[in-house]
Amino acid sequence: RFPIVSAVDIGGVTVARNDVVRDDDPTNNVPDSIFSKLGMQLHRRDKHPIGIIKNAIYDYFESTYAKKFETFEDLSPIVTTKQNFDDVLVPADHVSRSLNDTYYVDSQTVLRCHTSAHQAELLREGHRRFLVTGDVYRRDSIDSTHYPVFHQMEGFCVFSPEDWNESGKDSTLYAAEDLKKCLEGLARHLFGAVEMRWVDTYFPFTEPSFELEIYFKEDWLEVLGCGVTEQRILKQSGLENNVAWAFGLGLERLAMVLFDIPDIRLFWSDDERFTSQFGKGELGVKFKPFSKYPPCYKDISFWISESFTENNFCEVVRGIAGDLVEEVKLIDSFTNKKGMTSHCYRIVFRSMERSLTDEEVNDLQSKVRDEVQRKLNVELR
Ligand code: FA5
Ligand code: MG
Repeated sequence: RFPIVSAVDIGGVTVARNDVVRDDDPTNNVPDSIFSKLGMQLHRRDKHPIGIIKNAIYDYFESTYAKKFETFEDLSPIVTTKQNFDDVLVPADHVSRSLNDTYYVDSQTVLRCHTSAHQAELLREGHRRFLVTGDVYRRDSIDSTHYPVFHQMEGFCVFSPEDWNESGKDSTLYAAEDLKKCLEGLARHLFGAVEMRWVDTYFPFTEPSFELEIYFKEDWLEVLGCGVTEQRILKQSGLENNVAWAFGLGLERLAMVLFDIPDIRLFWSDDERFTSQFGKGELGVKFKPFSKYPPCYKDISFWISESFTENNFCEVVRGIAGDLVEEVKLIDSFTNKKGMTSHCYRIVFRSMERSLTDEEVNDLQSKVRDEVQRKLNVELR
């Protein structure tokens, strides 16, 4: 049913590409724009901001801890639903499992949506302190800090009773304090003095759970999630007498702060005016934007149907405009007397490399209108 037109090699595993993503196939929602990013491994390029920040984080762990953290950076991003969800206790009805949020290759295989997908297998293999870096994939909204493919680094550290006994603290508190100290130290190592704050949150795999936010461009930017690992996860690997902490860093977000990169799309640019600004091991660089090209705003309004979701809409726009779309924002929503709901979205088109012509933008917008109507079962207004 899916004619194979090409394939990528990921860590020695060849993954075939389907040349059509069928709108009516409930078990494959990976579009070509996403498929083409598989195997790019930006985190393994020493002169790319993502590779530079990864190396700087490795340096921090090496210089701070006597006990080594093992590093993994070429685990395949194509994982089972068991790895991505079950192994880290994501409930069966959790939204992150839906086709609206996650890219499915088939009903039991996904593009990992976080590097936490590898925690359990590495523990089972006997690893106790490790860092896992890789590309992760999510259906998401569109703006300057969200992209459907990005990079995470997972950190994991298991402690034994002798570690917390002499502190006189309860094991969970001991791990939580060690975790925060580790990540605050990392932030200082990368950024020097920076405004940051901890926010309490929820993850199925940690308790307590926290997010770290950094003040960037007049707003708080979430850069990582972390917490003390649920005991059930440790038990699966025979570690019932231990405690552990874990974190997941958003490498693009950290690199945006470090290098002053204003838009997440830039990480995928091969424009020399971007790539030439970064060098191996160079942490002091501040990105100098090429002159900023003008944005072009287009609004689109439609009556939505029950199955409408913003992620689906964003994917249609991204599929047509690629990296020429900067932001998609809901600017108006109302329900009429008949119970029909209308949404108005403002799409911001802007190239980071050149000025767009009116003709080009009108053409993109008209394609968006056609495709939205055809694929999303909405009624244009
Ligand atoms: C997670 O992915 C958890 N697995 C992190 C974790 C690991 C928690 C271990 C506890 C223990 P979250 O969905 O918040 O959490 O994503 C982590 C980070 O990824 C975010 O803080 C953000 O920096 C980054 N991120 C999330 N979505 C995007 C996106 N669409 N584009 C770019 N970066 C993103
Ligand atoms: Mg989060």
